[in-house]
Amino acid sequence: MNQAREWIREARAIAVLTGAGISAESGVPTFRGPGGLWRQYSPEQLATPEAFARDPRLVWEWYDWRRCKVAGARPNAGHLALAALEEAKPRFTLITQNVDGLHDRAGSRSIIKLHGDLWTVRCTACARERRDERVPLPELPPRCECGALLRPGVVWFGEPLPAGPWEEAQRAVREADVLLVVGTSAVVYPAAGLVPLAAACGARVIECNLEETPFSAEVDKSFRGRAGELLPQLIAS
Ligand code: BJW
Ligand code: ZN
Repeated sequence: MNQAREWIREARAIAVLTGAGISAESGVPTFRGPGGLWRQYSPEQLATPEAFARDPRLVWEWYDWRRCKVAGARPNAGHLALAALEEAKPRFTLITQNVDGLHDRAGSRSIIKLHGDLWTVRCTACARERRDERVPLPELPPRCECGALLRPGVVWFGEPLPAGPWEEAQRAVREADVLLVVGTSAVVYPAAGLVPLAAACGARVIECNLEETPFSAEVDKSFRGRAGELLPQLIAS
């Protein structure tokens, strides 16, 4: 722990990659592992354009349930520790796969959202996009003024990540002295590819996760534990 703390203290540029595990202590369910199934469905069965085309109401019921969970949740000590680290480091980039907005609510500012935003809706016909924070939504599936279906403003399997944020994330990782990887199973690509990219570009990679991931054996330090407990310890100077 001391060694990792020192790497963070000495780093000039820091990048952080977060996943659903950082929000687990706020009561937001993760995608995989215990509690990862909604009804009997896995995320691979629901977070796809094909699932939405087949049964938009079912997919929206899942999102509406998650939006309700997140609306009742608060950022935890892990989110807050990252917001505090940003205050201390002039070159800091938070790259998140999460769509829940808890990093924003914790006070983080330099956030790259790779998989979109739970609170954005987009028209499937006229592509109009807007924020909608109502929970629960009054009508499922919700519709645009033009009459077509609205979809969540997130990235589903088989869809490309938003080009600008993805470019920026890669740049931040290439330039980082330290990459902190927090609460992600690191099985979903291209986001997971940021971990080997950082290592190849010379960054120290520090992982915080309750369980092992495919990268645990390769990174410079891998800590087993809760993000809300590990991050405040790692970041304390
Ligand atoms: C704790 C904890 C605590 C718990 N403290 N830790 C290369 C190889 C293989 C496959 C592919 C590849 N490249 C692309 C693919 C296909 C696919 C993919 O990766 N599939 C794999 C599953 C095999 N990828 C895609 O399709 C991507 N698009 C793409 O590649 O497009 C190419 C293209 C180009 C041009 C034109 C067209 C296409 C898109 C991926 C989108 C992923 N979307 C989702 C849903 C987002 C919206 C929503 O939220 O509904 O993103 S799926 C879901 O998984 C979500 C997450 O962001 C993502 C990652 O999950 P995450 O965050 O890691 O969560 P979990 O649950 O998996 O893990 C939680 C972890 O926390 C665990 O490890 C716990 O131990 C830990 N934990 N409590 C610390 N307290
Ligand atoms: Zn429309």
